Amino acid sequence: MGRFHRHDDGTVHSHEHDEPGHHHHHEHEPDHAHHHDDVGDHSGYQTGLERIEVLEAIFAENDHAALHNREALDAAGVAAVNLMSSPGSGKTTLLVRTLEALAGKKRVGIVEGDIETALDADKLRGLAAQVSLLNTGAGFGGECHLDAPMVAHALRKLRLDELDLLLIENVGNLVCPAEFDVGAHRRAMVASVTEGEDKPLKYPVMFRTVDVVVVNKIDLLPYLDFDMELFLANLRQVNPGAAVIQASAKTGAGVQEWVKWLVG
Ligand SMILES: Nc1nc2c(ncn2[C@@H]2O[C@H](COP(=O)(O)OP(=O)(O)OP(=O)(O)O)[C@@H](O)[C@H]2O)c(=O)[nH]1
Ligand SMILES: [Mg+2]
Repeated sequence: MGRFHRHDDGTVHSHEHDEPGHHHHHEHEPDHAHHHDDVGDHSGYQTGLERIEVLEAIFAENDHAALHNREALDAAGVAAVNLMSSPGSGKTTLLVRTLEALAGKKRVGIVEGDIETALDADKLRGLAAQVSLLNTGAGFGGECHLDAPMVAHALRKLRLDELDLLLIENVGNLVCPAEFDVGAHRRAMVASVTEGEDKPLKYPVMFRTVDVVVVNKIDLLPYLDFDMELFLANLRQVNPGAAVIQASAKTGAGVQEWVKWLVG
């Protein structure tokens, strides 16, 4: 979204027209009002107002579709979770573990979001779940996130009335997916200990909007300098209310706690 950013109230604004007092919404982005107008080529941003209008229309359309998705899920009695993370944090591995743990207990559906390939979807097949693959590179502009119209498309390929739980693996990206309500009831993220303690501060939008953070790959802690207390303090700074589950999708540690959160 460049320097245009969406507020919690749904409005979109450009940083050229910042009002004082709104800086807490985007402290992760550079403050162009105060320095380095001479840095970089900003000539592409002359049409600010038009861009705002276009983005507001995109978000309005998305929110409308998200509402529609949620209504369809509610009508079928399906609880949906939007699972996000940077690439390789362990979403798919955690989902494999989750399907194993819930086999015979809950009827689970998966929407597998990727830019390209069926690699992740294939890993989730044969585990008694309905899997709907969504490649954003096939008709959705290769987007780096899922949005609600895409998920609506994927939902049409699932028998919702035969599901209890829908897990949506978003495209691996720590920024874009957080901006789009896909119509899920809860938002979850995986943060791997290999990514460093500073990520909640550097990518606050996603960390701020999730209900639970699965801190994954704790089996690697003996080999890393990762400071768990510092990570948790950084997370608390941007999102004091998030549940935290320390896990290893490899060894299975914490997976029961995650499954309990999901079922709850
Ligand atoms: N050591 C260790 N490796 C893990 C763990 N979880 C996942 N991995 C490995 O990390 C790599 C990436 O895992 P994925 O599950 O594919 O990650 P992802 O978030 O689905 O990746 P994208 O879909 O590309 O965004 C794989 O090689 C996994 O085997 C873990 O808890 N510990
Ligand atoms: Mg994956």
